[in-house]
Amino acid sequence: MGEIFKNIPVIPFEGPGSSNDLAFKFYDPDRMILGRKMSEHLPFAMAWWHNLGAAGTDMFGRDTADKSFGAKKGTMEHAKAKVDAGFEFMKKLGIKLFCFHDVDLVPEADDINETNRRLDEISDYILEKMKGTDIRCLWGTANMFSNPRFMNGAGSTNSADVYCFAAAQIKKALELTVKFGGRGYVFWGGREGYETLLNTDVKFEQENIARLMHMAVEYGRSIGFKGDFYIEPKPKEPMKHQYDFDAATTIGFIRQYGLEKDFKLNIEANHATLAGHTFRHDLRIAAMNGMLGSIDANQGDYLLGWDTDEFPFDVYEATWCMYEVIKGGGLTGGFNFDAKSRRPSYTYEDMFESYILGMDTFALGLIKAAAIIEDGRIDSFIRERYASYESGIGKKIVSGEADLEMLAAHAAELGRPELPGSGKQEKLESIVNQVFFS
Ligand code: XUL
Ligand code: CO
Repeated sequence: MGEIFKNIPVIPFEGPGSSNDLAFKFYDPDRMILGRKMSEHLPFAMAWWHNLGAAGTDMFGRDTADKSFGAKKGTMEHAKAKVDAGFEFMKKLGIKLFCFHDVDLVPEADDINETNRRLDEISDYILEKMKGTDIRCLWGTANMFSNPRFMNGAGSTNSADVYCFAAAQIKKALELTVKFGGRGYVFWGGREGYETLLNTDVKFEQENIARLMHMAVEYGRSIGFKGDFYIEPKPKEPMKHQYDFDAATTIGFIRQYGLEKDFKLNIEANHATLAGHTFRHDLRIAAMNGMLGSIDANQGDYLLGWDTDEFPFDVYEATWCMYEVIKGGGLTGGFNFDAKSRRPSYTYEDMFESYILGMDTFALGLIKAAAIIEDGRIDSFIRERYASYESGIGKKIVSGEADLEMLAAHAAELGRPELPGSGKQEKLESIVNQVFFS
């Protein structure tokens, strides 16, 4: 197969002054930030499904983009053409990782035995492509939400037979992930939730999901999978209520069912905002629980109530993400662009320009987060704000020496406390703008 993206060169870094659309303005892989290369801070990944699959179909209209890559869709030739396109795309952008669902790789057959045979064939082809490159797999997953059999869920289905198909797909997707040397394995609970309690036993469904996850861990470890398992929270869509609502809920589930040794979270920006949180909030909750594993880098639209999966553009949001990642000690996973170009952005150039936008936005986020950390005023304000716990009665509270009577006696002695000190939000926001624009 010859070159697919013929008019698109390897994307160079040209700096902020460049007017070349097909060049990075901020993502400079070898630039050192806080003692590490930008490329080490930002292990970017390509999402097989959006980049090589999604061609613009929505509820109101068909494809606008041609992603046949010269082959007939729905054939193994097309599956291979997608591999060729994907590797050329990643090489041209300097992306070293990819993420996939089983059925992103091949057209799904009616019989799972045939689907698995196709997966064996395509994974040999992908492995061959990987040789001689430094492109690796970030994570794999099984699509347990598109096929009609999963209409009532996968791990949460009412049908034991369907549950076995979920197990079979997880088994195969784990084998593929190991074959590709993947760092992680994702569970996104697409239809793990419910529409109405009139027909649903929530406790039973959640226990069954946990059983499936335990089986996945046991099998994964038995075939040499050493990476992390991730759950990707999302509050709704496609289901009305999804069990992995947000980071906090999902951490509760992981601990409730004894999965914390093997599981971390894959936090997606647009899912956090659908849950009514900021992206940063869910990252913080994951990080402070030692469960910040990987990130699906995208952004939503605050005016729309669904998962728009846009390429990251908002530099403030990317900055807070990178601030949380740096403070949280980095990721075991990477930054997967679970994002799609807008429907009218249907050309090959748009595919590249979308990734250039996303990568430059995160590079800017990294630069600005490092600048905020190096400036130090925000961090020292936060430290100072809790200084009353460093001595006296505060120290006793933190060390565990205090009891309720001691604290009540302290309050009685004071009669009335000083006000706790200004939160200084506006001053701090001004500092952020100053760091951003000076
Ligand atoms: C759906 C979503 C998925 C997961 C993987 O909203 O984010 O693509 O990332 O199944
Ligand atoms: Co995602």
